[in-house]
Amino acid sequence: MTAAVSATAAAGAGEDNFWTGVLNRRVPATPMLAGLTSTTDIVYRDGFDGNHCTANQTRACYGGAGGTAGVGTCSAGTQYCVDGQFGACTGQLTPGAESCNGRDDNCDGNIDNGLGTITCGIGACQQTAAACNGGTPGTCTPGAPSTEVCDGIDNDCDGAIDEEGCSCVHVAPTGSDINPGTAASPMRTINAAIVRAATSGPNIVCVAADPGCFSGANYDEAVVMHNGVHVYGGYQTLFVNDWTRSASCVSRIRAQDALGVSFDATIVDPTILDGFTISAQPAAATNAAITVKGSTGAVIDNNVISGGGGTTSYGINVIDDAGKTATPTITANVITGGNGTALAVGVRSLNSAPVVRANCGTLDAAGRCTASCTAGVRSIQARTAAGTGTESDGVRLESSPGAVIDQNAVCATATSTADAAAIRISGDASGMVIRRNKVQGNGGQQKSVGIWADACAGAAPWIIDNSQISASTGSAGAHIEGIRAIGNCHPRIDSNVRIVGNVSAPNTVSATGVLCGKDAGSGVSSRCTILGNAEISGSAAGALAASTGIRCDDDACALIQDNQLISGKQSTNSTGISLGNTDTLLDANVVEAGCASSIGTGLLSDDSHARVQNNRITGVAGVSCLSTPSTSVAVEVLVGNDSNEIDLHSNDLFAGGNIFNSCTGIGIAFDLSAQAPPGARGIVRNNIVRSGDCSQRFDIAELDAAADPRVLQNNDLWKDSTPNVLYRNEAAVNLATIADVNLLSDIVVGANISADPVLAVDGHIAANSACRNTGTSAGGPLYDFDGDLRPQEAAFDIGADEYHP
Ligand SMILES: [Ca+2]
Ligand SMILES: [Ca+2]
Ligand SMILES: [Ca+2]
Ligand SMILES: [Ca+2]
Repeated sequence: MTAAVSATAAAGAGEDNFWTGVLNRRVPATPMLAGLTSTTDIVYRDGFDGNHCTANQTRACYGGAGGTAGVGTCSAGTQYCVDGQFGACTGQLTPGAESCNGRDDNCDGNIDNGLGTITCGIGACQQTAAACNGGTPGTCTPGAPSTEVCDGIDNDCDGAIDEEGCSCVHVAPTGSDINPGTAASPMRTINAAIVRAATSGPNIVCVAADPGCFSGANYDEAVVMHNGVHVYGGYQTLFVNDWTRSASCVSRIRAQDALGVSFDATIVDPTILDGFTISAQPAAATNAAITVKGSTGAVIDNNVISGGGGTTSYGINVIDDAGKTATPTITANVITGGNGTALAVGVRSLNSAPVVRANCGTLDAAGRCTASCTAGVRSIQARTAAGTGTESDGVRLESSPGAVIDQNAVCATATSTADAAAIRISGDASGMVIRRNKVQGNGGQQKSVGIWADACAGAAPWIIDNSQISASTGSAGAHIEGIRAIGNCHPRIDSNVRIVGNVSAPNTVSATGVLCGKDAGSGVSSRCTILGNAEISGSAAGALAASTGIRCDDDACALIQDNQLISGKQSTNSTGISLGNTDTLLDANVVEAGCASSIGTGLLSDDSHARVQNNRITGVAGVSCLSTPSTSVAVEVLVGNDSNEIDLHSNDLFAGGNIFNSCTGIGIAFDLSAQAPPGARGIVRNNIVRSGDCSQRFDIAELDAAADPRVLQNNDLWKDSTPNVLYRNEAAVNLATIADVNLLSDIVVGANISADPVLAVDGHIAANSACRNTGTSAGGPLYDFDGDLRPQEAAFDIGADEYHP
């Protein structure tokens, strides 16, 4: 026995009750297991020698760095004794990336630290605020604009400095490059004006449209920007010395080479390109309307930017110059990626760190983009012509640590023959932030994804406070996800308003809100964290075969916590959360299957060793759902042929179902995974279980004689209506009384009750609830659904809520 376990025992605790001391997730309290300062004290893993144990013996396990157990959210897990051997570690939480949740996720002793700032507004209106305030995303209010004056400042906050009535080198289609560049005697080409501005000043080039601003003026040039020379388009020249700017006046740059407008590495001071319509050279094999190569000063604002055709087309291509990182600012543009046959991308970044902000038509009061990608409205889109190429990405970030994508409408848009993503991430993504966007992945005939992250060097890109992350497709056979993270990439999916797999289309095969999966090549899984999101849904519409709110493949998903609604929502088989062989800590979420026309499952565990605590989980969601399921299950546990055990503790597990429909409702169902297990598997304690509204009702059912829970203690198997079976044993015998349940001889049973929990509409138990003080302390969580300490009184309560006297 280790020092750690001894410490627990010395505290007078019974079996595996260190959960009460170690699951220190809401306050930086003194850890109960003060002895856990080194991993060598307590690390046990599968296959560790000396794993022999006796029945009901448990021990702590922890795989995080030494000194982190018991700090912040980090806590040891439990190894249960299964068939004489300690099993997999269940319920441990090791250091993760810091998220905005009022907790210390990286277990360095500081809550919500290192989360940086947010910026809003441009020019003189720009403001900066903390990115996280008291566990919720920070807000930022821009300053008020004033009249533009010639002072080197963007006073009216339109992105251009001294663009009205200040001195500049003038360019017009009626001009000549031998002219002085005055208003009355303008030059003809942008490049010649840039050279003159750089040589003799002033440092601004003003570029006219056609005189009356009817059809616009064309500038067929390979424009090369110069350090510190701002270039502004959109001036009208109907009257001599007019030179006022208007949004309806079009100065059009038509690229003459593959780069388009070029910012190179010599551009290190702010250098603004503002107010143009810019198109790539259509025929170049690889083309861009604008190329930023190694520049740290490029500012691309208020333009209409279009990629070309060829093989690979970019609206804006941001790349390094021999390792020199480009850091452009890209704001308030309408960007489309063109129609490259292999790839079309709105904004592409390679080995660079662009700040892409406010390319959006409408922001809400919190500063989130709420506008969709509409033609001519500020946004970032990939492909513009349907069926013209293989892949489309709105924003494509390749090895671009530190990239910021903030307040944008980002879409994939027109149909690709293979894949489409609004935002696609690969390579190093450390420090990357995807914030306050409306993200719509659409149009892939194989995969359509809102945010798609492949291996990203083990980074945890922060996906926070987005108004919507969704996918859709009109292509039959497509598989779509709101967020897809595969392999060595571990995003923090934090405080987003809405994440939905299939937002609109009817032809999709399957849809998933968030998929965290394993990369088959490396064998590495995404240890994503999914925290505090308002809604995560599989499919909001359509007649799909399957929809799932969150899917965690083997070894994926470290933590799913405090999400306000996770739902499969609508399909033939709808599932709230689906877990493979993994150890996810699932805490304080509201989970439901949603609507299902065949099988609705709140939580599906296929050979997981997850710790599931303080959740409210429902099958098909009640009478408001018009679907007619055949089966509605809150939790389905598929037991595998190994030592894995799910640990269901202190949850409200309601079968749901439809009172108008002939169906089978089950609170907790035990069945077999691929092969029968060698023995009973699974711990079920302190749960309120309801058999739902179907015509056949079971609180708990063994659907196969070989699928038994190992421990069943202190649960309330609520019988609030008839017919109701409290426990179906060995897939054959229905037990109708709690006395019979507590006499089950092949599993560890005890102290189960069957009584009305007296739940309020908000899920809290009343003072006279039979669940008050009737739970077990064994394995009990430290906090309840609301964050109240457990126990509040002499003993633990049953269910997700601890009664607050
Ligand atoms: Ca911290
Ligand atoms: Ca935190
Ligand atoms: Ca201005
Ligand atoms: Ca000014």
